[in-house]
Amino acid sequence: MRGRVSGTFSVIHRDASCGARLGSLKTPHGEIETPIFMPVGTNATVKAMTPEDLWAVHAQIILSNTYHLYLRPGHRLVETLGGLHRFMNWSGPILTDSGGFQVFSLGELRKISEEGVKFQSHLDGSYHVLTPELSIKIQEALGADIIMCFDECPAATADYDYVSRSLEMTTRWAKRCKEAHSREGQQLFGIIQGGMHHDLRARSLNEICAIGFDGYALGGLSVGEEKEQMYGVMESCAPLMPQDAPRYIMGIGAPEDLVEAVWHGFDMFDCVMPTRNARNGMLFTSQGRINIKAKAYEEDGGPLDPACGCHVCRTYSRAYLRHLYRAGEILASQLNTYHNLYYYLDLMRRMRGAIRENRFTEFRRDFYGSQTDNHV
Ligand code: PRF
Ligand code: ZN
Repeated sequence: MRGRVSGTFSVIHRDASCGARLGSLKTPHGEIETPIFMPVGTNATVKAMTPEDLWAVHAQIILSNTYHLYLRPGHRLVETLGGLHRFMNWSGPILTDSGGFQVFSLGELRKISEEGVKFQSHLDGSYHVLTPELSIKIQEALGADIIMCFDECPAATADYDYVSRSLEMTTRWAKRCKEAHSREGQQLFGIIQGGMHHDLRARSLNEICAIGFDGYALGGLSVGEEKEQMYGVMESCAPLMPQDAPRYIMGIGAPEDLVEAVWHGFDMFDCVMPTRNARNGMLFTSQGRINIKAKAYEEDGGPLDPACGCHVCRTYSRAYLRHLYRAGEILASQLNTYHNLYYYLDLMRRMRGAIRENRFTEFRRDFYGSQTDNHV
């Protein structure tokens, strides 16, 4: 067991009008400016994006997954080939999720006990047991800059009693994760659970923070609850979390969720929304979402988003993007993903600018005013 990697995160500025903060997070593969969004690269690739594309859209850190890489191609192979950075040719920072959430999404194929989770591979049906210790071992072999504790994310339908017992097990697992972790320079983040119950959230938060991690995440959000419930959990947890450590919300969200979370004082986010929606033709613009499939764009020679500075918006017409999508062309996924990630990362950049100038509350108000979504 090693101590906290001290001095890696610092808050540079707090917005005077709300909880939002500007920060800097140092990792062995570079420094990250927060608040930041992490594109999701589950299988050691951000779908439809080369690393050069990721640099071009100003990605600062990407997320990958323990569960998927353990099953295929195997963490030992990745380690032998020089670690995840080398394997996928991404020399920037990487965060890996612990596999907890992915295993729990398997439904019928898994069984939870104090020891860990027994599950069947979604690839070939083979049996495996993922424990806190194995999750840490896999994440050490992959070699990400930041790794996550192995946690249980209860279903949105779980009752109070279940969530209460579950968060206690997540605390015991977090202790085991910290105990098992020994890779120098690699940061380990704790995960807070507790569902939508504010008292359980506070309990989980106190227990996880007492163990002591390099950063703290809220898990168990965006699992099917109402947005107001999710925002309520953000609001109740943020003031209780350490001021001097990064705060991450796992698996969110839509642009308005990121604005809300930053306003409350959260620093890091990941979500498949920009990449997955891009492949389905749903694109984010300065005026809200549009569906590029729509007949309305058939003869539209204008740019996807006139306010966007990305290569796609400066080069191609809506009519062309619609055509590529309808024809099932690979390039549709590539161009749509490129634009959506540029949009998300540019939104984060604009949020950082607003915090720096103490105008985040204004930014938030203007952001809501700008989202018409009348093109969907
Ligand atoms: N735990 C982990 N990863 C996650 C989640 C969680 O609760 C979520 C919930 N939205 C997304 N990814 N380990
Ligand atoms: Zn664009």
